[in-house]
Amino acid sequence: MRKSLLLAAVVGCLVVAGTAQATLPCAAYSSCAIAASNPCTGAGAANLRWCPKGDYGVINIYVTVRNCLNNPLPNCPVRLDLSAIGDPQNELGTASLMIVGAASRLDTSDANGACHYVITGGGCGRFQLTWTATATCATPEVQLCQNVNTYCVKSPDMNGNGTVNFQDTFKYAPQVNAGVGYCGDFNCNGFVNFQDTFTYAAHISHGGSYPGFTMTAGALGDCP
Ligand SMILES: [Ca+2]
Ligand SMILES: [Ca+2]
Repeated sequence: MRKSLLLAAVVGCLVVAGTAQATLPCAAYSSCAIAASNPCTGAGAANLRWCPKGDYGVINIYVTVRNCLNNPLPNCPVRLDLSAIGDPQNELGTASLMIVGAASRLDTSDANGACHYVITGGGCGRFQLTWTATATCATPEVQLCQNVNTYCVKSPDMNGNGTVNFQDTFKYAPQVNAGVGYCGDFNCNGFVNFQDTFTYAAHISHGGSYPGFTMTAGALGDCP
């Protein structure tokens, strides 16, 4: 009798512990990945080409939340916190880099424990992105990962204010006149000519203003 009571107590404790492990996000088993789309290689190589509208290139961040039993954890809200240092290309004169949307954003893990965030922005030059993913379905919250990535980027939004308009044309025109310029060389072939103007024209014509936050200015050095 005593033995069976003891056994029941032990099983009960294991079940409670197992339930807690099943609903607890675990940093050790969770994973995070980042990927920039629309890079270009060549004389004016860039890791990313983007436009505030999100129709040119983006950064994708993928987070997979797993519990402490190493199984996918669905329905867990995960907060992504962003901060960035931006160093606009010197040829632009006064300019900045920006990220569209809020510095803190939320996604909820799906049946596979997966969250996905899309980041776009404007500005041309080098920037350093710090990103942190935190699971908020536990108390206290569980930080799943923190990473820092550096990119060389170019954009039709040359001054990095979230819109493509005449102000950017003032920065693009001297480059097409000179035939060279890192930021205006959208296809990264070392020249700024009519091919790049086609790209620029497509983005200035879509209009729109996309609010977000300006990156903190910092010295990271020009892009090649
Ligand atoms: Ca602009
Ligand atoms: Ca070109």
